[in-house]
Amino acid sequence: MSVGTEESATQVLQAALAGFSDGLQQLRAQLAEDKTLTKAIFDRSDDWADLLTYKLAPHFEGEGCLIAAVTGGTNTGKSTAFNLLLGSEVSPMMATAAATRHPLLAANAERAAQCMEGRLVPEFKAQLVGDGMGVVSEDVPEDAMFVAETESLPPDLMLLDTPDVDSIDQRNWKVADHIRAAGDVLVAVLTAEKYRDERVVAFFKQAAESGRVVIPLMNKANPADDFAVARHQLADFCNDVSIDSPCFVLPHDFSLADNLSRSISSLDGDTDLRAYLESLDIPSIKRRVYESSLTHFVREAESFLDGLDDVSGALVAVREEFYGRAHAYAEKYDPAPGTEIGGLFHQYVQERRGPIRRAIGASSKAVTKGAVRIGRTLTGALRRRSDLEASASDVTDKTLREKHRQAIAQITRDLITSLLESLPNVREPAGHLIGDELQSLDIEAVVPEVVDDTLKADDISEEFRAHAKRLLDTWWEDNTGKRRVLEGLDAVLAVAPAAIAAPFVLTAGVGGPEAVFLAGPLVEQFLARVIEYQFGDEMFDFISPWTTEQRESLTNALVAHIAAPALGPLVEYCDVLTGESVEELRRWQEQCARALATS
Ligand SMILES: Nc1nc2c(ncn2[C@@H]2O[C@H](COP(=O)(O)OP(=O)(O)OP(=O)(O)O)[C@@H](O)[C@H]2O)c(=O)[nH]1
Ligand SMILES: [Mg+2]
Repeated sequence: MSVGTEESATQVLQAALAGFSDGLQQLRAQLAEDKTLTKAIFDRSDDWADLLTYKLAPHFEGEGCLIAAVTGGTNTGKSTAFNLLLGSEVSPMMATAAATRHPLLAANAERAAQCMEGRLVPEFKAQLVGDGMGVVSEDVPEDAMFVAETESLPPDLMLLDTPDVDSIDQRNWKVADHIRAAGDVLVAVLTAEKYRDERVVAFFKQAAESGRVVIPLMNKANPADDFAVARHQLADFCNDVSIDSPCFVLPHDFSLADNLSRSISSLDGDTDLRAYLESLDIPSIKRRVYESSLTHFVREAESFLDGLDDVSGALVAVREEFYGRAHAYAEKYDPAPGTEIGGLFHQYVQERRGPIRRAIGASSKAVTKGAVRIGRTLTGALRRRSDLEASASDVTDKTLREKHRQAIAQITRDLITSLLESLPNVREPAGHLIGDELQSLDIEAVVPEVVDDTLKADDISEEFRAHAKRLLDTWWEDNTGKRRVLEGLDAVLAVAPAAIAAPFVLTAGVGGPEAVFLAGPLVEQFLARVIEYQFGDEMFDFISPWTTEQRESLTNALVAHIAAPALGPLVEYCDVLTGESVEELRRWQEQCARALATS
């Protein structure tokens, strides 16, 4: 791989990490108001989210510089070992347990300055060490870290003295986690009492698993038989933590604190700890820690997104159930068409008359009146066809509308009852989000709103007009004979006199007895019946989209006035969880995974 592509691969990864980090923060903010939901989604995310914020994103800042943290149980001699590594008392050493309360970082001037800017150990808020007593003070904020500038360290090594990792105080566990994350190398300061302590072992085991170098140092060791006991204990520790590292010993020595210039030698006596730290292959350790962090992050981020999908799926399921129910209840609505619908037939026939006959028709008020009556009669036929009304012909548009109002009102009430009955069955994290508004719903106010909203769409829509035209056009083309009857009859209606009606009707193929009606007041009804007869079964196709439209309009009203309010803020959170910001998180995560796979 060339330097150029390597650089750009790093940049892609950095952008993906930064993108994920920002997206995560944004999502947190969007869900912040709801504690239950936040917990359901972000529970157990602290660990890897911290990794992202503190280790992966700022990784490139600290490249080329190793952080060796001196860690271990309470009062094991961490501060003493730390000072020995520096050759002077930088950190207070105390006989009291849990004396060191805050991390203390020693670095050369340049690195110390970077730390003060929060760039190298961003887990903690850096401040200068001063007289050193802040390190052991209880009155300093938990996330404080002290920085001591020392020229005794090279630019590629920083040392970190730390509070114990086995504190009984749960607040300190987070600090311990941060220290483990911040360190590339962990010097495990052990004693005969602590080396098998469950919490201590677990701490270092996890550190080793995450690519960090763990170096055991047995303190207060008995030098008898060439540290035979310590050797044994160190072997146990290495086995427990699954590491294979050189081990170091510090003999029990009461004058230790007064003689900080002495070295910490390895068990085999070949090297001392400070020299060993300086000899480590920094780039390879950095890379291992980084890749391990990245692997952990990519895996955890994926399972985070899976968990988020589960929550989002549960919320969406509730939403769909409620919307679906509004739809199912709206399906029970069986509206009957008004006069206008029936009128469409006649209007269509009229529009297809020749220019002369059209002129006659347009000038005749009687024709217009006739069209309305034909429409009404045809409407009756439509109702019969769609089985909506037993005796439809005597139903007026006004009574029809009232019937519709009642039907919609009943459906609305039934839906409210059914949703109220379901509320107790909705489980968390959806449960607490819904129901408040439904329970306090003013039913008497809402029912007329649903009715009005639905009936507003009672007029014939452009879509339905277009559908009617398409259907009639097809029919018109396919049924030349039948359509002539209609054309002819319609022209007869326009001109009306019985005398000229008969030949038209007869040539158009309608039998003589029917022509008799044409002279009388039943002429429109007769024409309507003929249209109905000619148009035949297609009448049902004609009406069904209109029925669908009416039901859709009721569904929309039920969703807007009942289902959506019943769902309360759930709908909003569904939008967040299925929205662009989550999609983006997924894309960043995939990009990180790809970068990891190719690294
Ligand atoms: N005799 C003897 N005393 C030691 C040795 N190492 C540390 N001590 C003493 O043990 C006490 C605790 O040492 P620290 O270095 O402060 O221990 P620590 O692990 O930093 O303790 P905390 O910060 O409180 O967790 C001090 O009084 C040290 O002088 C040793 O090898 N021999
Ligand atoms: Mg200490």
